[in-house]
Amino acid sequence: MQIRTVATTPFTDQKPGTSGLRKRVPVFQQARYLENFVQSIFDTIAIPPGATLVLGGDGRYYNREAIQVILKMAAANGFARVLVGRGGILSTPAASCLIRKYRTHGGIILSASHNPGGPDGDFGIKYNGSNGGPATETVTEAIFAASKKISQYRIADAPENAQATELDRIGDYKIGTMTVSVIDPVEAYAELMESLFDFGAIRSLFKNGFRIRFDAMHAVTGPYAQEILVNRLGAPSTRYWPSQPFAGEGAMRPLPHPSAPPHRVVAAPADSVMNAVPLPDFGGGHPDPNLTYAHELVEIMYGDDAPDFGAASDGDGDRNMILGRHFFVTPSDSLAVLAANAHLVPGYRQGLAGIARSMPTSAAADRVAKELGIPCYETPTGWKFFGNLMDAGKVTLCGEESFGTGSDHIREKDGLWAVLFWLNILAVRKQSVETILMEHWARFGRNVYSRHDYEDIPADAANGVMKLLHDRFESLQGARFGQLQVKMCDDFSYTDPVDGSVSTGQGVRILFTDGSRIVFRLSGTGTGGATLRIYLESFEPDVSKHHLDAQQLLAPLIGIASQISELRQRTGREQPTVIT
Ligand code: VG1
Ligand code: CO
Repeated sequence: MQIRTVATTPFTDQKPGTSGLRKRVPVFQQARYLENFVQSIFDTIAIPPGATLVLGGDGRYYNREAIQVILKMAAANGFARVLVGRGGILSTPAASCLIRKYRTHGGIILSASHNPGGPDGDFGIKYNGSNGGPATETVTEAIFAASKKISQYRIADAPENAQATELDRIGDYKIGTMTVSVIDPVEAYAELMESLFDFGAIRSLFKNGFRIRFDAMHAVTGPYAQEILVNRLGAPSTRYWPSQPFAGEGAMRPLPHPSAPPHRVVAAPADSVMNAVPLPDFGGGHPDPNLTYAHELVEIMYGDDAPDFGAASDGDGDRNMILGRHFFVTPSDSLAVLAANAHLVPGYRQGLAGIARSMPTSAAADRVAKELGIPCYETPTGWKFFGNLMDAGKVTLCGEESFGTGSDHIREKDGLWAVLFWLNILAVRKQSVETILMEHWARFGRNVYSRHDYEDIPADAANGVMKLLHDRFESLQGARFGQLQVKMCDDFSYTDPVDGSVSTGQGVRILFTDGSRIVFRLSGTGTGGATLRIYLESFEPDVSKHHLDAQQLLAPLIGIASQISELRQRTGREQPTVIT
């Protein structure tokens, strides 16, 4: 194997955001751009002799090209082995699962997650450490520092065409002395799910006519959902998928199978899994499972003859949206419901060590933690802040309001895991999603919650709003707005209880005396302009109001948020882009 050392000069913009480095595809296609960042990762993580790397992505545009480059760079930088998902595919939770199962020296995941894909869409790359979780801020800062002074990268010469073929076949091949092991992207993950949940109970649920609709949004979870929900759990499907769905683009299409059991062919008026074929541009959609971008599913779940349960996941499979018939479960409530019902699920029957939620996530889970007598931690936004707490055994369940839920079974949020957790609860409780929520609120009270996103606004306007809010901290103190009075405001900062690291500037909080709050934050995952997120929360103990719409209940807070941020004047926007 010929190893080349290629001279390069730094790019100045390779600072990872909330979850890895995300840029438009053409930015990543610039000569040396990907190579510089990958070399900066390898220069930071000190690769020990004999080390293995996990590698895979969500299949979006540029995934295959990037995989080839990274394999050759891994060989040149001293990795002994790379475990790569067939076709270069791994969901984010599956990658985390593999890093832990095979105790590798971390992994590289190629994804811009919920951001759109395609030639003009977004691409992304992130490094996960040997615990399977996103690199901590300390590591991402070191990678950024390395990217600013990089002068060369190392890459092996290997014939591209031969390798591209190898990538679609399960088995080992070599690049120089490094072994590339092409593995099934679904198997280890599916096994882990079977070890946590009562598959027998869920199977009976489907056998008794329970109907589900899972929207994979033409992203990575299609084959995972098909294998787990349809093949292993017997959810109705009119289509049969080959057991090797990733054997190249053509073979990714579902095939009719002559020996498929009759119920899979005729009984279902529609498939349990929709938009199941992963596409490099997600079929032109925005693979973000929320009420706006997953509208196809939302229409089905609010339509006549809606299924009993609906769910969707995002580009890389770590997010989840949960719906009942004519009913939406906020992610914050979902975390609380999972916590309150964890004792019904085999993998969590022994109890929870604690719960963690990101700061903007509602306090619904805190109420459950209190009743269970376990601690509840409040972290900044981004899954990387949960890793230390899970590694230290302080928490079992974690969640974010942004459709992220997970546990210490891996170190990433996990979309299908959340779906299976819900199915397990539904199989045991035999009630509707709506009834489960109504009973939950009757017991704990309802944390009424919503997030308003203003996407793609000029960066200057967004920064202006944040500065204005900071400047108003003093005058807002004690201020009255109708019934509400401000108790305090600050910019959230967090001291990690495990390693003592401090993260500042994590979001402006305006807390009211009655427990309501408004949070303002700028997104750290976007690639164009700025996205301002406004998080709104109030507490409603009165059962007679629990069925009311969140927007209606939060109207006073929405008004205050608009008034104090001067949002309309500064951005010209009348309405949020997305309301969840
Ligand atoms: C968003 C969410 C955050 C999540 C992150 C990555 O970040 O708010 O909760 O962890 O996306 O999710 P931001 O900085 O845009 O608010 V994923 O599924 O895109 O990796
Ligand atoms: Co994601």
